[in-house]
Amino acid sequence: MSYIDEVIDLVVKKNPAQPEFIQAVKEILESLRFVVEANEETFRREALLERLVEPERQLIFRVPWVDDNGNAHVNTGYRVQFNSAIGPYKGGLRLHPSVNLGIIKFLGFEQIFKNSLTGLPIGGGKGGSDFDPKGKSDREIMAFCQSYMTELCKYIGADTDVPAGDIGTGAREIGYLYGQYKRIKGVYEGVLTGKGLSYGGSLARKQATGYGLLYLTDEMLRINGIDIKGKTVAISGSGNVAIYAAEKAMELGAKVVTVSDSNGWVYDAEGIDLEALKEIKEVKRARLTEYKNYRPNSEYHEGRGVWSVKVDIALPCATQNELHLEDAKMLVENGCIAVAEGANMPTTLEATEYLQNNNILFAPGKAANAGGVATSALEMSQNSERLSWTFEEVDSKLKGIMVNICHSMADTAEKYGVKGNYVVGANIAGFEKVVDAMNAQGIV
Ligand code: NDP
Ligand code: 2IT
Repeated sequence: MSYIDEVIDLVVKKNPAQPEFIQAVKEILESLRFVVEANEETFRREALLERLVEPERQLIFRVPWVDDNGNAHVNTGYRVQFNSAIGPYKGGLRLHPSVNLGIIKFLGFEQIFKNSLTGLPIGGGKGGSDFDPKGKSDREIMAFCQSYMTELCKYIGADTDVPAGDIGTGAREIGYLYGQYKRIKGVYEGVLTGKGLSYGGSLARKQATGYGLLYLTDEMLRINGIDIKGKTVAISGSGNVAIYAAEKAMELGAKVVTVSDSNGWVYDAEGIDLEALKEIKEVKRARLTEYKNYRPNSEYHEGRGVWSVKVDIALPCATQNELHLEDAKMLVENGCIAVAEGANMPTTLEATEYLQNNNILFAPGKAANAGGVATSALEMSQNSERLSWTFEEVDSKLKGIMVNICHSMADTAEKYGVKGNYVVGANIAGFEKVVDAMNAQGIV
């Protein structure tokens, strides 16, 4: 049996209840065959892949908090410090009832390679809780965040582990988490990113993942001789990534016709009204059913469905495994030319394969959504030098990073004889730097 298959078997055996983690490991290891087979003996002797798939540290803790009626609740808190070969652990905190150890491990594993692709010195980590922020009062959110940080603060720091936002964790949550960290530790340091602008946050971090997704998509289309201007785009999700992906897509001259949330989706043939969307989601924290009040000609549908719309470009920006094989078939049938992942692992393995086999340009999340964490690393730099850069400065650095990532995934794919396979290109390009650092640092 090849070394890669042995390690995949081991991961399946050791983590039977973690399907998302197994999926992420399979996707990455399968595409590393070209490099691993060339170094099989050394890698096996040094247990390189076994070390790569085993987190350096996994923290699981109790998070008790009291609701507005005086009732106590207990959630489970997680932080997986996956790999620090190239820098301090870096990655977001997800607050969603579906969170479990397997989901945090899949996200942490992806993060290692994503962070490496940015070219910046950040290792891979991820955390969160099965707490559901939906429908909670501000005071309840604060109570949860303070309790979560009371435990987490023992294990993080500006030079060791720097969490940030993800699903359910936005500016409000980061503020409460930061306040509690500062209160307990007594230091004013860049221990979190995505902070408010008045206390060490970076301009353009809020926009970074969505904007970065479009910078990379635009470049990917360009190197394939296609202009994004005039193209029609389907976006799923209506959170931080989706909103700013829509904003940049429109700025680049594309028309965004869909957004969704976990209840349903909107189709607006004339193009999504961004100001309405921001007001519904960022100000009112309401559901997409409200969109019709702003745009009477739009359609609202319950359930899933954004991928059934005829579009040129599909940008899944909600959550993992939200684009299935049947969706991929509809996209292909409707003449879609490109799919770029704003979310982490939104496309199932079968759907990814189908899209690639049908010559759809496919940009994997670890490349396409790396703009968020890259800008988090820029926030860390600004905190270290105790300066703030202008929006234009951060945005132009972000753009440069995304264009580089695009070329790096494309060039690496070509170098290994699989031109246009950006999944393989991104995985190998991300892996190479991490392996180099792991080799240099010995068996640790
Ligand atoms: P938000 O919480 O701001 O928004 C998430 C959006 O996705 C909401 O519209 C939400 O709908 C929808 N959603 C979440 N879970 C589900 C689900 N199980 N089924 C259907 N819809 C769902 O999160 P972000 O925009 O920050 O994150 C979106 C994706 O992007 C995630 O995969 C995240 O890991 C990834 N990402 C985020 C980065 C960032 O900087 N924020 C960076 C890189 C990747 P509802 O409100 O109904 O739950
Ligand atoms: O998935 C991701 O890259 C994020 N949620 C952002 C992480 C970060 O540290 O900014």
